[in-house]
Amino acid sequence: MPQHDSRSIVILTGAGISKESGLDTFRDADGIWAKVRLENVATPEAFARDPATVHAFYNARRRGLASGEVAPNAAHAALARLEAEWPGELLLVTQNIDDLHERAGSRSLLHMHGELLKGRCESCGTVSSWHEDMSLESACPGCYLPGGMRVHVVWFGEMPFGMERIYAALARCSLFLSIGTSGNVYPAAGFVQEARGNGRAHTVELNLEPSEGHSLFEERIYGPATDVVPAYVERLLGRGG
Ligand code: BJW
Repeated sequence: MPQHDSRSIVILTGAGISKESGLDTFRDADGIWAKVRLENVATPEAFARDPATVHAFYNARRRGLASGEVAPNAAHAALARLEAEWPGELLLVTQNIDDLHERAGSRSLLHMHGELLKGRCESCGTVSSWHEDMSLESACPGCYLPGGMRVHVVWFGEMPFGMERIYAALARCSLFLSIGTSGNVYPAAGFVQEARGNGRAHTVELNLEPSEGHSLFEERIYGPATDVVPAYVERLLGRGG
């Protein structure tokens, strides 16, 4: 347990936090990349080559997210509670495109890899809320033109969202938590080094198993997110900030 005053917290979450809510991770044996090739669905080149396949991939995931079976779990709820009760600054950066953190009540939240429930028009740049299937025929609610809509997510080779805000928060944080991410994808995988680089951040990994960069974390706690995250939040809040 950190003994220092950790009032400014940055939390990074990945697909593992939503696994027990019924959403697949990417790189586990039963994960998304075991079923589809990322080169065919998660790059701008794939979308240019075969937009129908890319739309179908995200339409299926959007429908899954809307199904009654998917709901925030105890880990999402614990992070929302932490934000509500923590006396200092807290920024929750998620790589996830689901809306489970919002549904659990998190508000200080940044979706660095975008949001499944938003669409973006490549013609006029309008970003809009999007809950239906998307296709080449979909019209933009801003410019009304069809043919330019894409899901508002970050594919390989594209710049993640909010990087300036994230690096600024990492530079001043005193506690960095990484939850449910394999540490395979940059720039998120480099956040632990950024936080360490500020000279005072305590770094903690909470995951099912050691991630790629596990040795970079000072504290490591392994187990299902619904067990380890509520327990860690309880300890943080119990300490009285
Ligand atoms: C549980 C659990 C339970 C399971 N409880 N835990 C060499 C060096 C540096 C960079 C690069 C490089 N070569 C290429 C790059 C760039 C590239 C990259 O990183 N490639 C790597 C493959 C090497 N990155 C990019 O292109 C990014 N853009 C970029 O770099 O721009 C330039 C730039 C540079 C510097 C600063 C700023 C910008 C964009 C990356 C976009 C990633 N997009 C995706 C798809 C998004 C949309 C979608 O969802 O479809 O994002 S890929 C996919 O991976 C998705 C995820 O957000 C991301 C991370 O995955 P995550 O969340 O870690 O999931 P998993 O499955 O990998 O891990 C789950 C973990 O949970 C596991 O550890 C389990 O054990 C655990 N777990 N059950 C707790 N119950």
